[in-house]
Amino acid sequence: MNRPLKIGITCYPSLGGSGVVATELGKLLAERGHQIHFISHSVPFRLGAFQKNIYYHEVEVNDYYVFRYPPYDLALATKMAQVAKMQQLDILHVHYAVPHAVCGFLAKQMVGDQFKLVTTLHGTDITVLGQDESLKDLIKLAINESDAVTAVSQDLIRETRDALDITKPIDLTYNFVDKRLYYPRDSADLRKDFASPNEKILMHISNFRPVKRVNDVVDIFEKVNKEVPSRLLFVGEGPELPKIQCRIKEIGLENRVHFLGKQDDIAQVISMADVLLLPSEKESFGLVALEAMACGVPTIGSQAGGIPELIVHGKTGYLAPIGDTDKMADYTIALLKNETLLKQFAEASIDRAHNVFSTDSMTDKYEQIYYRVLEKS
Ligand code: GMT
Repeated sequence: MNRPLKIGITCYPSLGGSGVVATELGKLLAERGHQIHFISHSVPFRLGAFQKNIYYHEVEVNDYYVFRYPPYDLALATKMAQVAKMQQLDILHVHYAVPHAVCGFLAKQMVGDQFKLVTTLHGTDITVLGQDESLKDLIKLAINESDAVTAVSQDLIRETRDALDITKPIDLTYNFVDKRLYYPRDSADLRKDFASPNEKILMHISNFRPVKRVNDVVDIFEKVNKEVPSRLLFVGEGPELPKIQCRIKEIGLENRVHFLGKQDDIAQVISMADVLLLPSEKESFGLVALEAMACGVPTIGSQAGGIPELIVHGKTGYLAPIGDTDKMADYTIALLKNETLLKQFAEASIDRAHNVFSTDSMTDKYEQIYYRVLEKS
């Protein structure tokens, strides 16, 4: 049996899928007896109740008057080095390249080869920031200097190689879902607040950034609603939200569309839906679609990025080219009008989410990577 490890984890604690994956992974590793040290500016929002083997180290930034911008990145790198030394970390696992992988690299310069640096790429750190000339070379350096690099889909591995001309091996570590939390919840009572028994519920959950193409969600719903009595539920917040709220009013759909804002208990919320809409422009994986699958909710979306690796077209959802909202609406109508098919898709979704993207298999994979890089020293 391999020895328990001391693992530092840095992620964005308050936003997005990368922080969710990092925090859930930390909790699972702690359950397996590893000692986990989160290093960040605030407590990761998914950390929840006190758990054995989990520690949190806060990064404090000096906002001295000469600074135009407080140097969070430098304070983080220093804190990583301090924690690595004090706690004798074996591994520092950073999620999202900017600035975390760069800070991890700097920490290693301070501490030496005492710990191994593992970087997980999540998507926009490559597909958006990796294209930015002000960051590109630094991201490339951090990737090349990491002891292991993982990415959350084959598509993201390909994009990383193409965009940054990376030749080193990149491990595939799909997002995962905990079936103890993500399963179809009883939602009959909650549904009553939004839809009558003959109406279907379509849902979109995101951070409402331009890459999510939230306008496409509205286009799809407009078409579907003409054929199938239905409601649209939006969950989350972000920059595109006010524009979408105005558009919904303009087209007179305000009585059929509901804005739920940010929600914590996503499994409970998703369980109300009949289908999830994910027409993204870029999506390295699509964690929300996996969470929906695990709750028995098929996804209709675009073929962007890693979505086709997650959703099996014609079995656990339907995919169409980015922007083809007519096709996405047709698929949605066909599925919502056929109860037998909808049930088959729901069952296939649960089965795929729980078996192919299970916490056990992905935690095993990350552990194997940690022991592999440690063996090399
Ligand atoms: O979707 C977002 O904009 C948030 C972003 C993040 O960095 O937290 O999500 C990215 O990482 C998730 C976890 O690995 C993936 O499931 C999302 O597909 C990915 N988002 C994009 O590629 C746009």
